[in-house]
Amino acid sequence: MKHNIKGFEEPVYITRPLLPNLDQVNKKIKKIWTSKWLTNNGKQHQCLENRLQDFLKVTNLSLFNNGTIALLIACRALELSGEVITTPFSFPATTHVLEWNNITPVFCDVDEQTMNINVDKIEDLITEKTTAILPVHVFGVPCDVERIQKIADDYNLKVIYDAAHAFGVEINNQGIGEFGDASMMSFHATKMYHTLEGGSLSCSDPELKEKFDLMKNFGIKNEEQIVMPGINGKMNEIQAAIGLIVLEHLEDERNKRKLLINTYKKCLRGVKGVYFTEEIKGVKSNYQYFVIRIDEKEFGRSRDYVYEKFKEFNVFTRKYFHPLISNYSFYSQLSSAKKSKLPVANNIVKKVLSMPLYGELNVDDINKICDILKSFKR
Ligand code: T4K
Repeated sequence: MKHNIKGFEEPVYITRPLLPNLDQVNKKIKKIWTSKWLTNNGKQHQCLENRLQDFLKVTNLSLFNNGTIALLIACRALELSGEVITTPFSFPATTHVLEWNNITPVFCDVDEQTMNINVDKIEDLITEKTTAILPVHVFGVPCDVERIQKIADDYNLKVIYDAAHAFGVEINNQGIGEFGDASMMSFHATKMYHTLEGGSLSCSDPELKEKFDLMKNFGIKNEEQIVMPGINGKMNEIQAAIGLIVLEHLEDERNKRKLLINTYKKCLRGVKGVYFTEEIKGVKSNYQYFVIRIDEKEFGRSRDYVYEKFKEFNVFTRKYFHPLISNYSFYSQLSSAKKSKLPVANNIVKKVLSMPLYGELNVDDINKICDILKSFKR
């Protein structure tokens, strides 16, 4: 088997966007054209905000033009300053929003299993300058929200979740966006649920939602009153319309991905040196990512070897989240960024590989990807 697997004819990417039927999209766009209302809290926007509030089981939701601006605004609206404790194992945006708010990021090591912030390590990092914790539900796996809240309550800190990966995830039937003071989700094209680009903030406090809405619209309350120095973070009508249509197809996509993940697991269970996380009891998963970890000693090949070698078969995996944020040149001088302080994060970042996962793929494709992977083993 080792040498006769043929590569894919068409490239297989880490993801492909959920693209609804173009006629359905055109119909909606035609309506927007007729209305001549393209942005600034239009009908599509209002409708999507309400739909997502219900769908995500959150009390208040604000839409944004992307997840990064949403997170930036959340930090500002909650008046964070000084130091914020966060994870180095994430997409750059998580830490950049702190820097853009003149806040010093304080990196906390991650948990070996979940790859989320290690709650046991948070308290040691709290100083008199700490104002908040900014954890990430990495690959949609929930953080230990209860313990994080307990620490925040004990030290009077805010909690903002980067839930960019966690659209539709529930913990014991509660929407994941309901935890913390605010929660950001990303609706980027690479996400299972998307609005081309887009994002949201959810929160339980209605006054905070009002603040988010003002901040994303230049602080304009009405034609006479500009009540704060806001910015432009608005989602437009085309984005919102796409979001409404994609929402209709989401359950189907989720089911397809679930089947593909189960296929991956069936094929890879027992392969020495290849590890993946199992589903967690009480958690409704969104099946957005399938991530493996490669133990070089046991597999006989490194993660980087596998990543490169896959390309010869037209398979494009991703090394999310390499490089580690704490190792970027402009953050590495921070005392919390020292490699010796983040041993787990620095170790897993060499092992993790995100595998192709999207509804257009079928079970045979996944079996083939697994066979290719197994053929690399030494
Ligand atoms: N926090 C976290 C934890 C995040 O993961 C993200 C974003 C954010 C915050 C910020 O949220 P946003 O401001 O983006 O809403 C992608 C996305 O650009 C990024 O949104 C996402 N996380 C991250 C995990 O993935 P890249 O650099 O991997 O994207 P790119 O362009 O290399 O695309 C990956 C693959 O997807 C391509 O090889 C093919 C496919 N693709 C991509 C695009 C853009 C398509 O098929 N069609 C497309 O239009 O970052």
